Amino acid sequence: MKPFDQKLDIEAILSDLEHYVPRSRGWHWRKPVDHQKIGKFEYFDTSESLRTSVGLPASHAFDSIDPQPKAIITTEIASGRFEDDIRRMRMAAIHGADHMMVIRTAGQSHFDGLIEGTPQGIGGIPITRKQVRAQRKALDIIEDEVGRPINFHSYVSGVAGPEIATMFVEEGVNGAHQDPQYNILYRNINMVRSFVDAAESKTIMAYGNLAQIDGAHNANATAVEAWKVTPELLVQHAINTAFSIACGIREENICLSTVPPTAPPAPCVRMDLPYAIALRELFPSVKMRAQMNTKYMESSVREATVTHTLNLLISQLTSADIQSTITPDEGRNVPWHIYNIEAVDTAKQVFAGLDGINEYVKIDRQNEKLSREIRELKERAVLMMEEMLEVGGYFEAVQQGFFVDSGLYPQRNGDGIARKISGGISADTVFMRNPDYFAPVTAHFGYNNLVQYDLQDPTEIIDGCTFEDRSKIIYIDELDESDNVYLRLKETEAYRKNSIVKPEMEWQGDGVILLTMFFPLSVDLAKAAALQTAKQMNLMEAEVIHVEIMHPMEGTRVEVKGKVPFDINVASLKIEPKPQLLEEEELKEHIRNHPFKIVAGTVGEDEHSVGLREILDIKHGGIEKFGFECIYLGTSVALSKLVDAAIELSADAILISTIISHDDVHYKNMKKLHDICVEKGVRDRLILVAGGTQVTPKIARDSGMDEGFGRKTKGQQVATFLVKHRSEVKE
Ligand code: Z98
Repeated sequence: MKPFDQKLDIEAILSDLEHYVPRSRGWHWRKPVDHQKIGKFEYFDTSESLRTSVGLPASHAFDSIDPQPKAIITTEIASGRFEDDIRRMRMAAIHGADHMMVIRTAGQSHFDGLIEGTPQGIGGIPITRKQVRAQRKALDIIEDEVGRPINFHSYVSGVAGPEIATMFVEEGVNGAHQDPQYNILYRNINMVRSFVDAAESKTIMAYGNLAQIDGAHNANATAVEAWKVTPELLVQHAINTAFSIACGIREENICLSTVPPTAPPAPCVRMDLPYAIALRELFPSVKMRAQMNTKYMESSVREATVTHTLNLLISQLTSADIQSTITPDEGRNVPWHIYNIEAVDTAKQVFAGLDGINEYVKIDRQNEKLSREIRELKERAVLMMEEMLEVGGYFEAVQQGFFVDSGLYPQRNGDGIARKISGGISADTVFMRNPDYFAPVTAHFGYNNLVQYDLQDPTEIIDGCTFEDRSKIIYIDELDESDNVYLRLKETEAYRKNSIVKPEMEWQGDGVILLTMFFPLSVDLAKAAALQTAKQMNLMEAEVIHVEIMHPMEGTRVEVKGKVPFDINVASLKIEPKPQLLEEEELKEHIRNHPFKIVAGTVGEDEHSVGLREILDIKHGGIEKFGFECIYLGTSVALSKLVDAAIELSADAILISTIISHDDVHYKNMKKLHDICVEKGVRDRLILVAGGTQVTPKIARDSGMDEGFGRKTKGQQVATFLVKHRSEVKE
């Protein structure tokens, strides 16, 4: 097994790919665990926990638990360089993603065949056998690390659909989008060809047990007013589902791609919920893949996160089987590592927060308005299908522009996407088979002329096709000498070996950073000022990627991305040694068993009490929290008063705070405190500690204190010192 305390070795993954054999075929669902105890809590809606994971930031306050929701969590990772995406997949998996979707490079849907090698992609990844194999192999390692199967997914669309589907089954890809309507409407591929290809592709996907995601949601993203296409979405789902079942795909592998159609400032949950319910009621036997809204995403991460959260509420209330988190890529067009992880964490966080809520909060299905809306949506969808039959069927309806029309059906605005039955890419490329057609392959190419041969499976004749005998797969390494992974890896070698480093958002050594700033200027001036700031910071290729008006006159928030022009030598980096702190629980336990009393105050003529209160008060995370008894005598306390109080109360320690340092008064006060304790014969039994902005441990110790604490000290540090020191003195 791979050691997981190392970076993924991309070269090792790429080596001997020719002989890689995928571990398994088909889709993996999570294993739900009812009423699971995780840490101090009982969860109602979780699945098996991960072997290795990175929890939410707040998890450290909850024994580092990392509850995993029941739904599969999707992330879409396709930066153009698959070798960098492998690292991001590992990051996403350890945060809880188990469905890695890889969007294809621009234009791949118009390639009439497979492409090979590892060229760099634009807006996605060239999906080739080598790329798929390398990523699937990397996911095997990642699966071992997190202890959960990871589904690898891409798209079976375009004019090479059946070829892609075949390659996916051969290479152990676990899921794919497949919907002939997508090709027709959005890729202008001939409709007859699309359905014939889909029949082949789906048959192959059924053989490979791949999960299928459909394409209805694209109408939502394309329509002028997304909430108006909801009846049509139901129709699109129905068409693809019925066709898929006819092609042999099992219902448990059919995942409807559903999106809450609208977003704030629309009253979105009230509008999205009836649609979500109608869909689930119409299609109870298939799965729901909850895509997040991408249509109304702008460049604000905050806004996208809130919309995603509201989408997740709908998913929780209506139970999604697969939860998408793709907004960083599709919605906001910022395919950066951090946004994938943020979105995965958003889903994980919201599901953890809403765990079990369905037991307490129920949708009021009897509510008159809700019932009416659900019924109306279903009726509109059924009416649309009836009208499609009246006009002569699906193809004719597409010709007449029934789909992606911005009217709420039966209203029609005449702006739908219309395609001609004889038009589009690859028109007239479908031919009837000869009566003696025979293809000796499993699952491909539909009906074979088997009867005369008395065979169950035509591959018996050739001792198995590539599905049964992997040695028949022809593996092509690279075709393009000037565009391949090896050249790219050469350029980034020093970064990968960690001898030099650059900040990175997307690709190794890309040098990209993000800056957030505010200017008391109107939008255009603020943008110009932000770019000027980037220029004076020597950033290259600076670009404003987000602006938000705080007030039209008072100011604007601006986000700028740019590239740093330098490398950092890793060997030159110094790491400050971390203070060895006792854990919270250890401190509490100790103080419970050995009570600890402290007398404290600011001394001399020092009225600055904030720092000391930070160290003492429970509200500010001070030492009270661990059970120390703190007697705070106030500000400007005479030193002798502190010592007298400590004697009278039998305290263990005196804590003084001294900020003012002119005339070295802080040294003098520390020294004086020590002297008084010596005079009164209590120095040996009192621990003396001083804190303040100008105090250092050395100054304090040289001035007779047992310890000193400067800026940014936390209560836990002081508590650790007090406990350790008292134990040492006693020993
Ligand atoms: C998602 N990435 O769904 P090309 N087939 C279907 C699709 O929905 C899509 C493709 C193919 C988003 C939404 N959907 C985008 C049914 C894309 C893509 O030909 O590679 O572009 O196919 O999560």
